[in-house]
Amino acid sequence: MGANPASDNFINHTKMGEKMDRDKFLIELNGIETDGKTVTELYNEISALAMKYGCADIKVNRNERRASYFSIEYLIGRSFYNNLMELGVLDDVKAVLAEKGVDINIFEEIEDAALGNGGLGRLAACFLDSAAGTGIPLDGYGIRYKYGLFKQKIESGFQVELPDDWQRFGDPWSIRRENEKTEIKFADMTVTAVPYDMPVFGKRVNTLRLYQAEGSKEAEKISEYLYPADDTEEGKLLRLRQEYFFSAAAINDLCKRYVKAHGPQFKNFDKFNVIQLNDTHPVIAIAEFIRVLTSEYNVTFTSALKIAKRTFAYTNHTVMPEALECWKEEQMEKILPDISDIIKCISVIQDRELNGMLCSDEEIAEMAVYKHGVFNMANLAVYVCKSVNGVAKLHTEILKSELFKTAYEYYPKKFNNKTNGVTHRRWLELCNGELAAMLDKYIGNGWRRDMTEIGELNGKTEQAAADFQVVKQTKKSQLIKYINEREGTDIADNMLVYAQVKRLHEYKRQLMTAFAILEIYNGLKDGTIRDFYPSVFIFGAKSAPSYKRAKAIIKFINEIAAKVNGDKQTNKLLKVVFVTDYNVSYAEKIVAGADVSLQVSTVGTEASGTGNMKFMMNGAVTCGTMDGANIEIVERAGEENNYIFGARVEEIEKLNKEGYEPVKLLEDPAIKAAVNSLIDGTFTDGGTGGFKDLYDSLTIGASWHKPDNYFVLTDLQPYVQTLLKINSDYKGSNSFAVKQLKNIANSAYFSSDRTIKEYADDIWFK
Ligand code: 26Q
Repeated sequence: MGANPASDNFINHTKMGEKMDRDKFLIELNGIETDGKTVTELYNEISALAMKYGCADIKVNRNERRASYFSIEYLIGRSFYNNLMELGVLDDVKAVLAEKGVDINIFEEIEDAALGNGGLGRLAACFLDSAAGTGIPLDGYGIRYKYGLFKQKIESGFQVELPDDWQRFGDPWSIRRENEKTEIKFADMTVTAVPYDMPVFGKRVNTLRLYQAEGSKEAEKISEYLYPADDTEEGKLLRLRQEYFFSAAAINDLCKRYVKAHGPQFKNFDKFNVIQLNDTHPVIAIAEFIRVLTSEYNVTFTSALKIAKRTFAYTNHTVMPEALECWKEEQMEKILPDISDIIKCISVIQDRELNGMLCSDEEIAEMAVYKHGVFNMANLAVYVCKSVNGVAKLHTEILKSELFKTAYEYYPKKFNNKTNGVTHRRWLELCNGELAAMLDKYIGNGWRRDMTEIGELNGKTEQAAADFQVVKQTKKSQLIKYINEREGTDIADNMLVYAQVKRLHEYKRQLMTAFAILEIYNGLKDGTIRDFYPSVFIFGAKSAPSYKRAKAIIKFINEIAAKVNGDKQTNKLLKVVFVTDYNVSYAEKIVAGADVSLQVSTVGTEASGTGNMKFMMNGAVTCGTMDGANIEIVERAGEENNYIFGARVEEIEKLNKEGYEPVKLLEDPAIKAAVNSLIDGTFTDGGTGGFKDLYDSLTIGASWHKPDNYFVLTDLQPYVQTLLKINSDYKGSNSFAVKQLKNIANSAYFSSDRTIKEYADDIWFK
C-alpha cells in the first residue's frame, strides 16, 4: 500500500489549523469500489486516502521548540476509527460506506497494533493523542516491533502465547523514510535503523517515529519482538541492544535536525529540544547524547553533560524492585564499550559533585550511577535529568520518601508529580458514542475538545439518571453479546458487571478477587448470602510468559469460572468469565459496559493505574484500595460515590513492623475454605504444582518474598463485604446511577489533555 502524503516529512510539524480537505476526501471516498474487495483491502484503501488528505499541507517549522517522548512501548490499539475521528470524518465514512452496503464495524477484524505491554505503553499512546489534540509539539520515538505483545489463547484454562503478526493486515498508517535511515554501531555489529513515521492527528499533526532494525539476520532480531524473554544472558543483551538501538537512532535524528537548523553549536540544543524518558528503558540515550556531542561535534565532556542536564527529563512508572533496571559492567562493555566509559565518567563527576555537597559515603552509594561493577539506570536518570516525576500523588510521595529519598534531599527541586490521564477522545467519545450523545444533550458538545466542561454534569445527575441507565444497559448488552460470541459463554445481559482488567501481577491481586468470588459462591450455596443481585465478574489479563505464579492465577480463575458457571443452583445469580486476549480494543468495550471497576492493588504498589480512569469516565464506580490514582479519583468524585476498602499505608507499615502472620487469618472459616481450595482437590492445576505454589506463597512465603507479601488475606474480608455492599446498593436503583454519573462528571482531571498540559507547562516549555 503506497500512502503518499504531499509532505515528505511531517515530523517537522506546524499547526494544521483546519481539518483536512473533507470535500475532496469524500469525493475520492465515494469513488472507491467496494464490491469484491476483502476487508483488509478496503481498510488499506480508505486508510491511505485518509493519510493522503490528513498529512497534506504540513509545513516545516524548525524554530519551534519541540518535546520528544522516548518510549520502548506504544500500546496504540486500532488506528482506523480513532484517526478518522480525529480527522473529523468518521461519521462521513460511516455514511458513505453504509450507502455502499458496507458496515463500518467490519474493520474490527483488523487487529490492534500492540507495541506495548500495559500501562506504560498505553500512557505513551494517550500522551501522543492528547499532545496532537491540544496543539502541543510532541513527537514519539520507539521501536517498530515485527511482533507486538503476544496473542493469548486459553487452553484447558492455561494461557498459551502466540506471536502477534500485526503487519499482516498491512500498515497503511506508517510511512517508511528510506532516506533517513541511520547506522547504529555495537561493538560486534552495525545495524541500520529505518524510521517509519506514523502521523498523530489532532489540532496539529505530530509524529510517532518507530525504528526498524535491518542489515542482517542478527540485526533484524533487535526489532523482532517486544520484550524478548530475558531469562538468559543472550536475552538480556538483546534487551540492552533494543534500548540502545532506538535511543541512539532518536538522538542521532534530533542532533542532525538541530545542526541542520542551527549549526553545530550545541549550547542552544535545549532551547529547541526537551526529551522525556518514559521510565528507565531509554535512559541510555543520555550517554549516547554525550557520546555524539563529544566525539562528533567537539563538545567537551563537561559541556555535553551540562547540556544533557538541561535537556532530559525522567518519569518513573513503578516501585517494584525487580523492575528497576541495572546493567552489569561486563554486559555494557561487551556490546557498548564507549557507552560504558561515558557512564563511568559521569559517575566520576557525580562522585566529585556529591563529595562537594558533603554527602556521606552511604548517601553517595545510594545515589550512585555506577557501583560495584553495576550501572543503575534509575540513578543515572535522577542524577542527570532536570525533572523527575511520579505518575500519581501517592507514587510521587513514595519516590521522595523511599525510592529516591536521598536524591530528593539533595535535589528537591527536580521532583514533581504528574498524575496520569487517559485520552477522553478514545476512552469516551470513540468507545461510548451513546454516552457521548447523552452528554451532548445535557451539557453541549464542548467537552469533546475541553474536558473541563464535563463538570457541568454535576448539576444534572438526578435529571440524567434514567437516561444514563439506558445508555449503560445498551453498552452492557453490546459487551455481553460480544463476550458470549467470542468466549462461548451464556451470560445474561442484565447482570451487575464487575470488571478487573489489567496485566496479571501478584501486586494487582487478581487472586484476592478470585477468593472473594469463591466466598460469595459458597455463601450463595449455603444460604448465608441472600438477596444477591445477579452478577458477573469479568477478568481480562495477560501474564508475562515466564511469570509462573501469574499463570497459575489465570488457571485458578478459569477453574473457578468453570465451577461457578456450571452450577445450576447458583448460575443465574453468579457468573465468572476470563476473556481471552484482552487488549486495547477489548478494553474499549469493557470500560463502556461495566458497572464496577475493580482496582484492588496493595497500597503503595500500583504507581497510578489508568484503567481506573477509563472506567470512571464511562460511569463505573471504583471498588478499590487507597492506592495509586484511586486516591485522587475518590478525592474528586467523592468517597460516597465509590467503594474504598482495605488496609491503608499506615496499617501495612504497622503489620510489616510488628510481624505479619497470614496463617492466623486462615482461622476464619470463610477465608480458609477459599484459600484451601488451592490445595484440597476442589480444583486442578493440571499437575503443574502451580496452585500449591500459590498456597505456599500466602502461607510460608516463596522465592524472595515473605508469606502473603501483598496482604491478600488482610484485605480479603473487607473486600467481600464491599462487593456485597455494592451489590445491595445497585438493585437497579436510580441512586446508583447518580453515583455513576458523579464519577463521569468529575473525571475531567483524568483526561490526558490535562496531564500533557502540565508536562508542557512545568517541564517542557517553561
Ligand atoms: C524492567 C527491568 C527489566 C526489564 C523490563 C522492565 C520493565 C518493563 C515494563 C519495567 C517496567 C515496565 C512497565 C511498567 C508499567 O507499565 N508501569 C505502569 O505504568 C502506568 C503508567 O504510568 C501506571 O499507571 C501503572 O500503575 C504502572 O504499573
